[in-house]
Amino acid sequence: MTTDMAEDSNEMLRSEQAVIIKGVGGLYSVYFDGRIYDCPARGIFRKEGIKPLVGDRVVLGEIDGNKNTAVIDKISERKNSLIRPSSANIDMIAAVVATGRPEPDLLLLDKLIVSAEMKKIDVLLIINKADNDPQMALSIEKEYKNAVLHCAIASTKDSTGREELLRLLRGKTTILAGQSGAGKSSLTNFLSGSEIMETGDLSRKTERGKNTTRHTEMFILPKENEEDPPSFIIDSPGFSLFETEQATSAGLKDTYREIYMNPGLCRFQDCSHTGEPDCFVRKLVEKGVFPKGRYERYVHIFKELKEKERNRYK
Ligand SMILES: Nc1nc2c(ncn2[C@@H]2O[C@H](COP(=O)(O)OP(=O)(O)OP(=O)(O)O)[C@@H](O)[C@H]2O)c(=O)[nH]1
Ligand SMILES: [Mg+2]
Ligand SMILES: [Zn+2]
Repeated sequence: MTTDMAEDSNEMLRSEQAVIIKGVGGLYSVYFDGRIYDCPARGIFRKEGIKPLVGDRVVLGEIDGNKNTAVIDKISERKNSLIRPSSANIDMIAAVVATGRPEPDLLLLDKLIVSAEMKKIDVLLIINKADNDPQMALSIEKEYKNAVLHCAIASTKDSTGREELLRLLRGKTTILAGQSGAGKSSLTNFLSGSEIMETGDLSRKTERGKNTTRHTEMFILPKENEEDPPSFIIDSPGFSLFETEQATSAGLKDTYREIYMNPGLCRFQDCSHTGEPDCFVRKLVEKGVFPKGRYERYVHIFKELKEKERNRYK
């Protein structure tokens, strides 16, 4: 009877609500129903070569509500996983650019979007430090509105954009990514409403040649309404994110939202959209659906991938 009940309560926890938010030295912090539990993973995971990841949905056992401890009994199947930062079940990448200090590196941004698309992860573009150059914020927004699922303008300095961002992040697990100094850790603090991440002075960091953010940890964002699902955010250091190594020149066109959301026909079936005659993508560029700068960088990335592929077979 007692074992049955234990089974039952375990079943209840299979609602995929328990989430690993941090893991250090084999001890995990697991968020479940508004609380955080300290949990060792069972030896079986190690034996089977499974490493629990931040973002894993898990089944908890031996829950002790007084000590806030439990053990991780089972890891649910992952919808995706990333190597850097080491994490699972990511719903969205929030690509962060600043309008100045540092100057936005749009080629890097485009590569980040390519990586996210290859993983079939939605992209939210956060144009931060809008206080530096509000005009530039608007022009970046114009250039990227067809490139990503959502665009939002923010300034942690002026406290603008917080409500909109919290709404866009609601119920999702999101990773902040982008250039060092763009304001990812500042956004983490701004959104969570507490100083949980160390933020850095750009010049000081450049001197040290280091980022301020090193470990993977997921934070729970404040809810607008009590019944809202929890929103999780992961800060990540500099541009260490992502594996563009897997991109291929042939597959590149499938990672551009401007192209796949506006399908059309080219004269050649295997058109790479980089200058062939009667190419529908050129028409998208002329119409402004695929902004010129984005298109030029597309051609640039295509050539870079071609070059890499050529060298590989030498
Ligand atoms: N003017 C302005 N400065 C900001 C804003 N947000 C952040 N900063 C400043 O930008 C600097 C870098 O911010 P961080 O949040 O540390 O940047 P990061 O993206 O986490 O950098 P890494 O951890 O190195 O990848 C800090 O000095 C912040 O105070 C903003 O909206 N406007
Ligand atoms: Mg940081
Ligand atoms: Zn074409």
